[in-house]
Amino acid sequence: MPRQFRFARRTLVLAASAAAAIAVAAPSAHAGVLVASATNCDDQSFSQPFTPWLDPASYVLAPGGTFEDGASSFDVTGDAATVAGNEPFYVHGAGESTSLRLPSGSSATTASMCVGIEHPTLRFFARRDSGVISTLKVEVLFEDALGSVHAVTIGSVVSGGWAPTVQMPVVANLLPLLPGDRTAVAFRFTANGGTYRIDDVYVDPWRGH
Ligand SMILES: [Ca+2]
Repeated sequence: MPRQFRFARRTLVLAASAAAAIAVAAPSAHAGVLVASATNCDDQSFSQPFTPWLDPASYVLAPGGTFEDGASSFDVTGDAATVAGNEPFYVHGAGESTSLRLPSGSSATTASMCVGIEHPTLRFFARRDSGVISTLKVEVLFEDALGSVHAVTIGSVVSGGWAPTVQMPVVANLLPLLPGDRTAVAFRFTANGGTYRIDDVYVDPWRGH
């Protein structure tokens, strides 16, 4: 490619990046990081992955919630990383092959998701790899009207082999920070005292949708 065209193309890319940065840096008044980055409520794809467990609710997959493309959608700490081996029920797709391993002390936080304020629910698959006396703590992160982020524990996992967790209702007082009685939440998984694996992370944004 001629040098001047290469230069022009690079300039365009830089200009586009600058525009994107400005858009990200200019959220609405008082919106904190969760609201500013939430997935679009009107662009959600529903499925019923827990029907085999007599749960007909419609769920939305958390961003990157199958871990088939790594854990880049998650904010991970410690030695949390994807490993070979899917949850064995393949509710999202046959042939999937990856889950997230959480050694003791590590954590993984989903990207921000749009949900309704009336008791959204989290449900996923988990397995304990080690640590007889251990837990996988599950928290919801949400924002108040000033944009401050709060965390509330909504459940814990102690089971052994791969299994769907119970439905974990979000019991925090959620404010309608997005149009239409909607708000933004994220979920954080933290292993304590043992190693856990998680896969196929789903959220029912409107209980009983
Ligand atoms: Ca998977």
